[in-house]
Amino acid sequence: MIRSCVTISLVEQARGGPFVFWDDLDAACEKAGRLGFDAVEIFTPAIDAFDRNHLHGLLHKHDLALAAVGTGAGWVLHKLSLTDADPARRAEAREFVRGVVDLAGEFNASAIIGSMQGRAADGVDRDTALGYLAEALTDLGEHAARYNVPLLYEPLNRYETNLCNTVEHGVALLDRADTSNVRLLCDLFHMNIEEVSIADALRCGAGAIGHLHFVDSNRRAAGFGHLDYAPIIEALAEIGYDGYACAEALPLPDPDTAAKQTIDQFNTLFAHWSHK
Ligand code: LER
Ligand code: MN
Repeated sequence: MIRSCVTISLVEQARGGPFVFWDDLDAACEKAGRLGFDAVEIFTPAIDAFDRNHLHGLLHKHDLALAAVGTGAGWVLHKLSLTDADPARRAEAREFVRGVVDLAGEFNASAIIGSMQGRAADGVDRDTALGYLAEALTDLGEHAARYNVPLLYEPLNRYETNLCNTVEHGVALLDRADTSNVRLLCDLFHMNIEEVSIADALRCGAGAIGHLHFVDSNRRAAGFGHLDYAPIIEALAEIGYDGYACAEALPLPDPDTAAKQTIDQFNTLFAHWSHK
């Protein structure tokens, strides 16, 4: 069963980024619930940026799940990376992510490693960086296992990392990690830049994909760009994908329109899979 999800950013410094709802957790959850989304994904500046009991209450009130929590603020706000040349900074990055794993885990949700993967730079070559990353995924993936949720790892396009740009790279990295509790987050925006065929890449990730960023070619809501969704949906059905399709999209022309467009597209494209 595929479920719908929409992003909420609480990170002031990420303004201009690809998040549908901004700033106000209460208003965003109310809107997500009213539109019929199954879940929300939160981009938070810190693990104590909101009251956890309040979020439990909001989710319950609006019949929503928490799908995932992003860790990218570790990079955006503190320039932390799991592949930093400095071992002390790598350790700090790992503890930042561990805190988010604990926060998300309390809601049966996954933490996402995207920007926190960093890049090969400053005397760290790609293979060494991938080794650091595999070690971190092993540690943090095993940590997430105590909450019975996978850790999510996201390949990014070449302008954001030189480590893993494709699903194939991601699968190889997961093989290198000594845990079975990490899944790939496939972001259609990054895939549109990097993959030869998005559908074939999804097939290549069969069994390893745990989350989907459901967005269009220009990072706007699905249907506001030029992606051809039919072969993508077909591939997802073929591999039995049963996670979330989460709108990590620019709030254009405004958050409410982007959210409505996403849920309408979701309901059309995934009609036979949706339960709401
Ligand atoms: C995060 O999900 C993502 O897609 C990255 O592009 C953020 O920098
Ligand atoms: Mn993404």
